[in-house]
Amino acid sequence: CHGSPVTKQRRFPTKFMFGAATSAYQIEGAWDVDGKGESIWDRMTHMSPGFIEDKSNGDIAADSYHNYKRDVQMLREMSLDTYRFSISWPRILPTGMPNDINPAGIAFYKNFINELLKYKITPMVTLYHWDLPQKLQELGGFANPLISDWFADYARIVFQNFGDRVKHFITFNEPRETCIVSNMFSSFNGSAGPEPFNKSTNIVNYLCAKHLAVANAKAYHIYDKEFRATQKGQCGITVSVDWYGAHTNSPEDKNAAELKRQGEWGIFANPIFSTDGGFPKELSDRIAKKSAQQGYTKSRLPEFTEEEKALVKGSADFLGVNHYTGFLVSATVNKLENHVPSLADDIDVGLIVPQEWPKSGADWLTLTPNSLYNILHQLKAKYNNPVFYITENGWPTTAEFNLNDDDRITYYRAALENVLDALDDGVNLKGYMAWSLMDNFEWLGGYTQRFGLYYIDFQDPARTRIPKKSAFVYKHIVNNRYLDHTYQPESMTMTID
Ligand code: GBH
Repeated sequence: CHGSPVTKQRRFPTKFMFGAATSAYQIEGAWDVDGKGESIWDRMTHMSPGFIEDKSNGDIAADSYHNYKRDVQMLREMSLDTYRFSISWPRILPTGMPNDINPAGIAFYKNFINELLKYKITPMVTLYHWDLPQKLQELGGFANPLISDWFADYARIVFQNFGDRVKHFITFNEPRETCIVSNMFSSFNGSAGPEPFNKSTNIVNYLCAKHLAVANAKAYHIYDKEFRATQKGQCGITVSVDWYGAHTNSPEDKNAAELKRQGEWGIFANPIFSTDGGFPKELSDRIAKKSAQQGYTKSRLPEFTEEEKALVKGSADFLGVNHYTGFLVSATVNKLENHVPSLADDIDVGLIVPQEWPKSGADWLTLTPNSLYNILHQLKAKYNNPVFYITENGWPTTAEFNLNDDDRITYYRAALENVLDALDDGVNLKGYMAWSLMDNFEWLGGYTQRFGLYYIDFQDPARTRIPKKSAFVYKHIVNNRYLDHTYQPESMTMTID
């Protein structure tokens, strides 16, 4: 077949799900249309545009609120069978609370889901991808333990309205980014965040970690008790998992890498997926010790009560994994200079990115050899091989117009080789979602970083979507179920097969 050098042709299983992912704030636009409430991202970008690299916002974004049929057409063009997108909480509940349901918001998502189902595309729905209703932020957001009840009420409304047609729910996208990187991302609880969200100290990050775990558990048990029997779907959570390898073979570096893993994703995955439940032991001991040294009367990491621990343990049907890149971890090199109490200070390790790892259009992301395989291997061992989905994986380029995105193609091929390796290894991986279906609002990066398989000119009022070369390559892989590293599209014209 085209003189492919592939000798042993490994295939993706017929039932393996291939899709693409997006999130509401990054694509929808229509930020105040048809009764939608304000989110923390609406407030932050309007109030503090200086925090965004190009001072832009998601007011219009890819305007998917009005272009959703075109989005579905793109999925069909690439022969994808799954679409992971998120629901905007304030579009459904403008104040965040269940007393005030916005019928236009419900109608929008119903029409959109129906459009997917019409073409047999499986919707995978994230309930929270960082656009918290501003009204809930004003009540303390994720620092307030009541967030778990607010979220549970919202989740019930989502299940009630869409669960007849949606069989894959994801409660939270990336608790780490919501809680720990929150000063910049999705809950604005941190001390370094934009006004007016910068009131609290780093203690709040750990409160968030606990409250979010309980919120996930409450939503999960609602699904389990009230909906599973009739709707017969699954409810999971997505955690961001970058790869952390030891810089050298020294026991100190190996331990530093393990500690980094615990602080990065163990803190969120362990309470749900481990046999014992609760936060990772080594990490919580360390935080307790540091807190005592700092003069606190208890650990800054709030432990779960036994009851909470039991509620949280097992509260996900699958582990969604967002994976982009990796780092080497050192016990001695590149350590923090600033010792303000924080997770970073509690862990206190250094990160190294070798020169030879290819650089992307974003500072934090390199092509790290075998990183996707390595994390799946680690997660399988640690959590007894739960059902996995790769819910995000992708490569950023700069805003410059360039449809020949060969670096993105190289990245996707390397990642999908890793998927095949993981499947060979018996990893219980059921699907792969590329980030992203199209260029979109990249949070603090604004429109300067592009992850799309389709290009968008954000000056163009029509927000025309144009396939990049990577879209054709992905389609070829999905249609043929194997990786042909030499494939080149014959033309840049898309058709629906
Ligand atoms: C995902 O987060 C998100 O789920 C998705 O919405 C996003 O578009 C996608 O990644 C691509 O970024 O600016 O140097 O401080 C991935 C985890 C955590 C990666 C924060 C970028 C910021 C690094 N992200 N990190 S920096």
